[in-house]
Amino acid sequence: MKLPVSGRMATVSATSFVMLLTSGAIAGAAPASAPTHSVAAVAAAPTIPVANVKAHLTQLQSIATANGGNRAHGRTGYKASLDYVKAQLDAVGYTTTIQQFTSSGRTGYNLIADWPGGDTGQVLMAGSHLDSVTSGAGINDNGSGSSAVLETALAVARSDYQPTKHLRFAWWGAEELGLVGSRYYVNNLSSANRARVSGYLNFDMIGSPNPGYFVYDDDPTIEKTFKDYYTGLGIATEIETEGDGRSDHAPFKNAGVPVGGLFSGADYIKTAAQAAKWGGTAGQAFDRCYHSSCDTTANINDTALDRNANALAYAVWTLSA
Ligand code: DTR
Ligand code: ZN
Ligand code: ZN
Repeated sequence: MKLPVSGRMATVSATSFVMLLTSGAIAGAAPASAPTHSVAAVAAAPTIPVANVKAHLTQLQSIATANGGNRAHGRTGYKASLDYVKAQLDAVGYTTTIQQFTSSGRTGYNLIADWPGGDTGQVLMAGSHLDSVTSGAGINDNGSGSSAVLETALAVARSDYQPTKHLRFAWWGAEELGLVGSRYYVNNLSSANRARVSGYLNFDMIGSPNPGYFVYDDDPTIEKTFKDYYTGLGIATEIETEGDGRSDHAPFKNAGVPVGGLFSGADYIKTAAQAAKWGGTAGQAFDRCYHSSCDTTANINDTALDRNANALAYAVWTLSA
């Protein structure tokens, strides 16, 4: 178990290394006769430029506008969204795969992007659903997660990060129809390949306009990684309890894969106590445009998006080292 660096240190450029002295705390510690400490180098995650994440949101908004106002499963706006994300990743050296499935009589697609290298016996995954509901562009739900995962994947390429574990990123189709794409992916993994997934990190609504800072309370190591990042920023988090089983981490959890993730809130109401620690407006929904036509690029809190995108990168770097 590597001692985490503080959140702020994690924004040091990716080329710098944080040398951690551990007292044999790493699993499989050396025998007693060996030195009492070992050195583990944990590369620090680069800062994720929120402007880049917002640029992806602008692209997704344009795609929705040009395709009947949505990016929903089985519509042209979804496939155009997938093609946009895939093109970005192909351009920087990812091995991308489109997985096709059918749901409600329409063709759906997952996009899987593998970063070459790392131990394919230990695959760290990060993912988000790319589809919207039919009523709108789905910029917070879930362009926010999709764009932050994309920009983190691009940051891996920019820094040519070569972690111990193999990195795989995923954009799921038909989540809004019932976690269809992610379930299809997990169900079609062989048991051997499923066992190779060391963890799955899910990001579904991470830029809500009246944001909360919620951490999934599933795998304790993943949960602690996210909480340590926010502790480094001096921001208190809460456990995300409303979303159990409601997003794409559920099929992975049901298959025994350690999961975790971040969430900034949906149609639930922010309390006075939450507004006191996080700011924003008490008595108002975290995202009052949830599943509505007003879920556009105007429906994003840049600070929440920035913080969550950087927490995402911190967790990917920390958990893949
Ligand atoms: N993002 C929502 C699913 C979701 C995840 N966590 C929560 C908590 C409360 C309501 C909804 C959700 C969606 O894709 O619809
Ligand atoms: Zn939704
Ligand atoms: Zn969602």
